[in-house]
Amino acid sequence: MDRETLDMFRSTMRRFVEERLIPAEDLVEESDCVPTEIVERMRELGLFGLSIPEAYGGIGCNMQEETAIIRELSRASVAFRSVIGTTVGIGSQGIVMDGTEAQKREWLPRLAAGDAISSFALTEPEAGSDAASLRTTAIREGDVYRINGTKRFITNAPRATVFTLMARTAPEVKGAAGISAFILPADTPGISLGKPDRKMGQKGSVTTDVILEDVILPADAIIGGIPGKGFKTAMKVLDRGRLHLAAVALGMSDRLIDMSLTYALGRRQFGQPIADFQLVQAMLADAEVDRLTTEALMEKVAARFDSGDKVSLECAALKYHASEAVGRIADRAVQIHGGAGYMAEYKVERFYRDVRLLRIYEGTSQIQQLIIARHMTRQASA
Ligand code: COS
Repeated sequence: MDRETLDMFRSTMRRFVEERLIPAEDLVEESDCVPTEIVERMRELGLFGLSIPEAYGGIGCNMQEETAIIRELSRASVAFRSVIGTTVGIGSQGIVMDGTEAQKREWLPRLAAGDAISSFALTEPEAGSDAASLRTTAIREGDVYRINGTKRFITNAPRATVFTLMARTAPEVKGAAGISAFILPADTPGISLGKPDRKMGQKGSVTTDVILEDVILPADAIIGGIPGKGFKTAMKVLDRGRLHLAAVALGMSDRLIDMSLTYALGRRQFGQPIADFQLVQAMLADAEVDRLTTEALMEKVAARFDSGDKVSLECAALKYHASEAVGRIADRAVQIHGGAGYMAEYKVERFYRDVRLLRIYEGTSQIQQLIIARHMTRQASA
């Protein structure tokens, strides 16, 4: 995408956010649902196809472009980004990265058009951070696999047309090597969903359990066609997802800082705007430092990702920093707003609850620390 096209796309997004999404935020919060006309407009804008290569009908953004667009989108309530999030990211990218040509041709055009929604099914009741311990089994019976297990907290499960499902094809093999990634159409018999989870925040984004009982899939539903590679596919998808999430954190940071500045300049105490008080200025300045450091690291990691460098450590560091930073920014935003910051109508308390998940999903801060330190110690002892 040339600079001019990207700038136009960004300003279209900015207008969409200002004119359509921000005014609908209260409705989304109250109804716990994104209105269908907004989903339809997102489809028309091509947002479901952001990351799908042009050859398969998508826009084919690289990570520098995708993060720029996602940052704009994430200035509005995170529920909107969540509608497209799994299709753009973790739900589709296993097929893009490791799928066979036939799998790409079957699924990517539909995903790019937003006619199919994808979702990523890795986490289980007993396998969260320790993803390689997952218990869902996929047992080979002739030309098919029989799948049994339960997946937990699966984002967009009720909207999904297709899941990228991680299951154990070699139950006798402990850990990562026994895991395969499957393309599982959501209308396959034997799939049922739990009740929508009731969450601390992120209203309008849906997660449920996905229960798999004697689900039968053809053997060629394995991504790439070779069993035992699914954990690596999942990890590669998550590296990329962590970069995408930094853009989400940055968009939320932009909004929180805007809200904090507007409030601090307008709110008067002791005869002057509170923005004139140095202790408030310190909070604003610290928020800006957190935003600038996330931005600088994100742009650097996205450029290296696009050039084909191996950046697992950097993606973990970025996700860790961006999610912790937006947590601090949200906390300061509440503090700058004082009593108003605790009240729903000012919206900062909503952002404060919404950002909390960023330090947890797609790998907790502690898992990111572990990944960073592992890479460092391995490099040092190599
Ligand atoms: N890219 C490619 N391959 C990777 C990889 C990556 N980023 N990370 C790990 N692998 C490979 C390893 O090279 C190893 O392969 P070999 O055995 O051939 O060397 C294999 O995958 C297993 O890796 P590892 O031994 O590091 O696995 P562990 O079980 O020790 O732990 C962590 C891996 C903790 C990093 C992983 O389980 C993780 O990311 N957990 C968090 C899961 C998560 O984010 N869940 C969020 C829910 S999904 S929205």
